[in-house]
Amino acid sequence: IIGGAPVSITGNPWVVAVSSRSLFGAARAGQFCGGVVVAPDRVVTAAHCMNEDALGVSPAELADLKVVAGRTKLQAEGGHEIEVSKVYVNPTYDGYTREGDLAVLTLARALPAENVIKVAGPGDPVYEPGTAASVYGWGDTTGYGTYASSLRAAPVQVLPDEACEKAYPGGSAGKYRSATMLCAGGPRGGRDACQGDSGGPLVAKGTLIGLVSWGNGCGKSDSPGVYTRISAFVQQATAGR
Ligand code: 4AZ
Repeated sequence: IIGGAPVSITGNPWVVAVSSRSLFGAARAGQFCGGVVVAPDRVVTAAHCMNEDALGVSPAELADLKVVAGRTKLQAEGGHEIEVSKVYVNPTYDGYTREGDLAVLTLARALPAENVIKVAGPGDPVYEPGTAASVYGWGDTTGYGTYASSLRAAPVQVLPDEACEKAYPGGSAGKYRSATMLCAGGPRGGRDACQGDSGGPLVAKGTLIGLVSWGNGCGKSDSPGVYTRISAFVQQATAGR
């Protein structure tokens, strides 16, 4: 998270760390992506956080995954470390364009209902450009590989689709598609998600509106953050199959 500040998990209990038992040892609790609780036993994250090839997630990879909930500081005790019993990668996810960047993890054990966030649906009001939102994660705080040990959030705003269409017309930096992606950032950059925040939540008015997906670098003024537009995938996100 670029341009953010520390926050407690207590006020934001739907944010989770998507972690690997083998990565990073005990440090960071193995955290490599973010996620968000959309039902007591369902977490959504980015497809690109999971194995992207057509074989999907192997049994060994599944056994290696865990979700850490209820913990502000990754190295601390407390909260819940929960096994993942199933991984569903959105079948329309395109690893090249990153369109449809969503996966659903089924938890081996349900979390309390208080951890569940409301998810924006296709029938909900449109989140107009200028809507205040927050992005959460334990990822890079500098753009140079300095990871946060404690949860952070940055205030961003929903940006006009044109801002991302202009920044990402196609080619090496990627192509923005407004039907399935959402554009957000600071008014002049400076506030953004970064590496390690992928799959984590973009929240406006207490509602999940996006998942951290991609961008050109982090916090650059002409390169807003691109998010999976959750309202385009809400049925998959909450059913997970
Ligand atoms: C990444 O590497 C990444 N600024 C995630 C989000 C953004 C950039 C990079 C958005 O996972």
